[in-house]
Amino acid sequence: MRNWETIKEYREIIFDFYGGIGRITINRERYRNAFTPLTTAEMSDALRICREDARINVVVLTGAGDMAFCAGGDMHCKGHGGYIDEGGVPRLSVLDVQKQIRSLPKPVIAAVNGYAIGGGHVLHVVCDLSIASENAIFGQTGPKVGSFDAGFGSSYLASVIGQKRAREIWFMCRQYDAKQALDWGLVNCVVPLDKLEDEYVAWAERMQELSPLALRMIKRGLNAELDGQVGIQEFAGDMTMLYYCLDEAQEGGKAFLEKRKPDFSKYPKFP
Ligand code: S0N
Repeated sequence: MRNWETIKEYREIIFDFYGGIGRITINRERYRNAFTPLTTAEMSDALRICREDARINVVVLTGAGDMAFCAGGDMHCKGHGGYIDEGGVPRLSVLDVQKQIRSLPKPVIAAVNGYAIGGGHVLHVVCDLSIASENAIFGQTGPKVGSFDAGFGSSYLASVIGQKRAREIWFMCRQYDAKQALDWGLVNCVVPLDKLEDEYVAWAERMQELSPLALRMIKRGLNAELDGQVGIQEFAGDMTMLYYCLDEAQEGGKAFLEKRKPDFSKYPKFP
């Protein structure tokens, strides 16, 4: 038994910490962990903390109980223009969560412990790695229930498993078991449900033995290829961060403040 320590209390998620891992658990077991605007707002807040908290090296996203990872947007909230929040405002705020997961400069593992359906399926797709339990079920339902995700939920899905399979998932709205998901490369591995926590903790521990900056740059590079200007901007941001760690970058600023010409001649120029 691991002693997970609560990071912050929320109403619809559990956010806890163990051994360098920040774990976000959608806690709406009664509704197969379908998300409301409050759930996604809380997830956004927890992901922001994951980015800021230097103790957290790897993030895990999962669902409460042993039936579902996430069954997508809560249809009780679906109204005109989006999912209606407690103030009556229609929102599609899971899109912000997707973007946060992709741009978080730390690995994010989806621990898929049951149904990953609709917007819940997209959530595991946008995570860097997906570890599934044997009872996991995958699928999109949009065209059946009156919605679609033509963003990461389809284009990035196609990058992961190929265009034909992505189109099949969306055009047929079938459900796929964990074995099929593994065969298609939709998940990284499948384990018995009672071994799921051991498995994602082991993967997180392994990644924590490796260079965090190297992992960060790999994630940026893999994203940049697909994310256009936004991907390049994030990659370039990290390059700027690294450049600022060099004396060469400091020299320019120092020279300005000292009202002299900068001398960049002493810095190495590798071939
Ligand atoms: C997951 C399923 C297959 C599980 O079936 P099972 O085990 O037979 O359980 P049920 O009896 O069906 O469910 C138990 C209780 O949970 C409720 N429930 C389940 N899913 C939802 C849900 N999504 N919303 C609200 N309630 C849900 C059931 O109603 C049941 O309650 P009771 O006991 O009162 O009857 C099965 O439950 C299932 O098929 N669920 C629906 C899955 C689905 O279609 N999800 C898609 C929802 N839509 C989206 O995700 C939209 C995408 C989206 O979010 C988005 C896309 C692009 C841009 C923005 C957005 C955005 O919304 O922000």
